[in-house]
Amino acid sequence: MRIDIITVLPDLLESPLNHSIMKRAREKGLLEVHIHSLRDYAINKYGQVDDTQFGGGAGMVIMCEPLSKVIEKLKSERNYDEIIYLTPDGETYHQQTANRLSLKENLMMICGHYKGIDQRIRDLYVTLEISIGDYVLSGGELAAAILTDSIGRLLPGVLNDETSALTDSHQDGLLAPPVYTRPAEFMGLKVPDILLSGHFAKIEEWRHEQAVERTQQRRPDLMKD
Ligand code: 6GU
Repeated sequence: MRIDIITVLPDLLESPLNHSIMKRAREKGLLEVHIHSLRDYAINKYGQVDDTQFGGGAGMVIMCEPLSKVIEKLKSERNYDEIIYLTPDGETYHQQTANRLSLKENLMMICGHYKGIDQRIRDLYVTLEISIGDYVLSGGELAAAILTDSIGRLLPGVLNDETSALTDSHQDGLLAPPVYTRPAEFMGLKVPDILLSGHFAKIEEWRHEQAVERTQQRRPDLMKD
């Protein structure tokens, strides 16, 4: 998979996508991430990419021309399955969306800033608008990093143990059960006996019960369906 990310803050995206699982995915060639600095497409020599909004009001808006230039350039090089705009007024991001997007070949992500981007870019190019939750971030970069991470780890061959993505929280609509490692007793707290029993079927049953209990307690909204 290839992901192209358009941003005014390219440095903000480098680090989160260059560690651990994302780093390995990129090194293995399973995930290609290309970050494009919108300033390279500025309308003048001062690097201008934003302007005050028509109708007045506080905050700058990212202009049509720089965005259109970089989007057109990228579109001329390959077909994009989705052109995603990260915005707090988009549809809320869920694991199902990550699963669906992980099956695509080419994704483009546009990070907004300030008051956002000119509506006409959304009308002309954007095919999917995503918010990562009901709170406001300073820009779309961290959201783009979150999408890229959550999608990238689902690509075949990225995780060592192919089954481990299937046992994540949310993947089966349940939260994940508790996990333990050595020592078997810590500050008087013991690992549940069942996990030391070696009865694999019973352990799986216990894990499922724990997952259901946790989900009922913490996220009853997930239990509706
Ligand atoms: Cl995608 N962008 C911004 N700026 N804020 C957000 C968001 C995205 N999702 C939730 N809040």
